[in-house]
Amino acid sequence: ITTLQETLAAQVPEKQAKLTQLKKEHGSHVIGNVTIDQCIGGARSVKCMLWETSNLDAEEGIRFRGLTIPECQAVLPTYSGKTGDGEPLLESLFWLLLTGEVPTKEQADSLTAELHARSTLPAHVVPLLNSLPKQMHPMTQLSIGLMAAQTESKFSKAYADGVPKKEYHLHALEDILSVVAQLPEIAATIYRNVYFDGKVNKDLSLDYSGNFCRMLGYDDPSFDELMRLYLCIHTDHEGGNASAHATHLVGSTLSDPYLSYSGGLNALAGPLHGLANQEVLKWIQELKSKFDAEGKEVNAESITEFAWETLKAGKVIPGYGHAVLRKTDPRYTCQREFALKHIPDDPLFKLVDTIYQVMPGILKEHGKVANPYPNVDSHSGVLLWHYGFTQYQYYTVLFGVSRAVGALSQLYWDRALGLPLERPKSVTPEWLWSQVQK
Ligand code: AMX
Repeated sequence: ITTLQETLAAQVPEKQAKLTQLKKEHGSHVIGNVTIDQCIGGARSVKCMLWETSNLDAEEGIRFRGLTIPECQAVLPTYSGKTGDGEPLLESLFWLLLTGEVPTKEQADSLTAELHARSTLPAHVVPLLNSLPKQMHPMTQLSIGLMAAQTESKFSKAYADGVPKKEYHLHALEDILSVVAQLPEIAATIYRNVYFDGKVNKDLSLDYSGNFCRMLGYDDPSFDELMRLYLCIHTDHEGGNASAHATHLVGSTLSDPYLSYSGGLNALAGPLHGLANQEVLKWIQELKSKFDAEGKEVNAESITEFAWETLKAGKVIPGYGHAVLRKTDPRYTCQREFALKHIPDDPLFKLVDTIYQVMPGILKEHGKVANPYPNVDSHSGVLLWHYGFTQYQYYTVLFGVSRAVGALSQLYWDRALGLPLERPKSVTPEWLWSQVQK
């Protein structure tokens, strides 16, 4: 079989040549302009980043290398080996994101073996994680754990040894595969430490997701399937989101992939981004306990009442809205379909479904949000909860394990294409005023 490394090596020269040609022949072609609104308003829609691995359409949602989520589910290798039978393997999506090619089952399995072989943590990482206070947020612990593993970075060593620029991507790939391989044990150690006995049991006969579930302490094959879906859909969401962008930005300084992705994780830990998945479950639990205490039924009417209370208190409805999307997130839809298939009678799933019926109307009436529809985070927690994974403070860590695959696949291409230091121009308020008063 053609290995991942061979597949990439065959692609790099042509991609480099194409980008050089684009710059040389069309470098001055204008693709947009920037308004004061955009300058002050978080650079929404400003086209200023190159991203190979995925693209986000406001209406249609994410495409991974041109494939929608249902298309990925139809063509990517699964655990059983029968394509279309079950959720794609995370390894098969990783291969797709890195190479743009759909792997064979054999190729996906070879990547599983490679990741397992790279999964051993440096000896100091678990003792360090064990020493952290249990009340420290799991995302803080994840970032610390990954940074601690940076002692093994091949990229930073190669840089210190003075390797030529055209070889950076080879060393970056080493680190990228190792970061993805090592994150599950870091994550599982945190979970087992904070909520259980600290013991982590691996099963390297399984795929990446299945082994991760065993390390977390779950052995239900249906939960393995959920984890495969979960880890696939959270990987990548084009380049502008805060975690991917932070990884790309830090990496552009030639910080190695460990340090770069720790930057990404710290961005993911914010409540407007990845932390929203814990906030959704918190919101639902608060809603339930309020109405249970009042002896009121949780239904469309009481949910509406609670939603207005949240909005009137000046808070956001977690799991709704998006900076780019203007329709229901297909990552929400595929989780809903998973629930309909595997847990149709789950009470919390029904509650989420009722929220989905009323919330867009409420947010439209509220009149501020650009997108009144649910995003990925609005559904992920209730699926986990069904399987007994109720520690919602931890949910963003799962997102963090997954997002590494997308953000770091792009980081490989950042180095292979020789993308430069990212350094946009900032302007002062005085300068903006001078532009309009001229
Ligand atoms: N509930 C209440 N108000 C909301 C809202 C929501 N779910 N979503 C947006 N708004 C408000 C904004 O706070 C803003 O208010 P302001 O004018 O007083 O500042 C106004 O509506 C306009 O915002 P927008 O253009 O619709 O959104 P944005 O691009 O600025 O922000 C996002 C996008 C995701 C941060 C925002 O929708 C939000 O806060 N949602 C809730 C948190 C969430 O679910 N985050 C996860 C997103 C997906 C992810 O990254 N994992």
